[in-house]
Amino acid sequence: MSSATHALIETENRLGAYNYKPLDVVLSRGEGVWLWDVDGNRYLDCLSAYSAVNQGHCHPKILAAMMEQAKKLTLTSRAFRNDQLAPFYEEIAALTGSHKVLPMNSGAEAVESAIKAVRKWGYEVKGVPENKAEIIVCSENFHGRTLGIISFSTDETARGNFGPFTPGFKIIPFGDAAALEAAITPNTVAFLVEPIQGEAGVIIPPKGYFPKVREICTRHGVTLILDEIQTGLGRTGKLLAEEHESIEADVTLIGKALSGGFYPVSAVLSNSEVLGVLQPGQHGSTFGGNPLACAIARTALKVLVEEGMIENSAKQGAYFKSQIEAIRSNAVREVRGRGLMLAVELHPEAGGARRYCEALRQRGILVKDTHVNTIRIAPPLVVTKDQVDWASGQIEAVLTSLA
Ligand code: IF1
Repeated sequence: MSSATHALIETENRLGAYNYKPLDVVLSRGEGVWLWDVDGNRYLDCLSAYSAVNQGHCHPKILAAMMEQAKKLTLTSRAFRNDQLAPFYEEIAALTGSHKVLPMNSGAEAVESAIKAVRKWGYEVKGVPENKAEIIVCSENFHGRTLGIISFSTDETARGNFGPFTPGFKIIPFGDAAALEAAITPNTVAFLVEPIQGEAGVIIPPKGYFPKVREICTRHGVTLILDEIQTGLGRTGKLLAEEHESIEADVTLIGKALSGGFYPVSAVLSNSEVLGVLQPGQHGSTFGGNPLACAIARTALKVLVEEGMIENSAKQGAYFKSQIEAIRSNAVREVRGRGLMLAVELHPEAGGARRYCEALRQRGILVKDTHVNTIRIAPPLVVTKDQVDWASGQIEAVLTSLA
């Protein structure tokens, strides 16, 4: 480690809240799938800022849109209108088939906004008695870090000593449609779920689960809210992960790659009934829907589609998965994933995923461990076959030498 790197890390550790324990690599530049640290070492990014840079680092067209808009107008607040909001609505509605859009900033804000809207919908449209609305969620969920959201987390690290918590949530196992049906009462307004559980370790539900969930929600008048903040926008090889299940959510949450990593931009997408309950003054955000965010998001969506990134995610994802599956290592318990949302789960005896991540870093690949034994692999969607071949070789070397 160079003295420059060491000094930056020391300052971070001394002055920053200790709510992260990152790998000791200090990055200063990114381009496409590549990242460079302050010492000039190059890495293949296999995390993509948790899927926020699906379009690749510093995508030139998104950068140009950002620079051009930043020179003209950045923020008006929603007290006035701006000329980027309407085209953003039009383009995202056309792309996703949704009827109403609520622009926010972070992913957690989109989740909170959906919870507020669907509760209101429950009282005003479904006829749920005052303050009785229930929302069903899954165990091992990850939807963000706000108080409302951690109120229904099952992760003690995320919740410990942050109470008291918000009531109104019921937790059921993920992938169990019968449990959903059993948990529904006349006061149930929504089922909030990730299409693939990311933080839990890239957990794909059993085939047929989501069609059954869709049918149950429709039959009971329960709003199906899909959190596609991580799975959406090409990550799994489709624009939205719901397409793999041939279903349509009533409310879809997107964020992260909606800006290609340039800016926090999120959105609640819905049919007109749910978001239709919000009236002036009842919800909002200073930065939500600002012209800079809208201009960036418009271009981030455009390049995702026009440059074939979604198809490339499906193609390279399937190839990458097959290459990793072909690795013979005692350390590997299971390889999971869809598109370029991949994970290698190691046996508990393998000594933890973190040391494999450290070893990959030495070989020029940045990956992140999750839940102790899982290595998450999620490069930007512009990754090429040659890069996948090279990465697979490095992963094989690490999985066979450390095991
Ligand atoms: C961190 C995980 C990924 C998300 C889903 C909402 C949000 C997220 C499905 C909130 C955010 C992030 C946040 C990041 C780690 C990360 C993560 F490991 F925790 F699960 F991506 F895999 N819904 N996920 O995945 O979005 O408010 O952060 O914009 O460091 O907490 P946000």
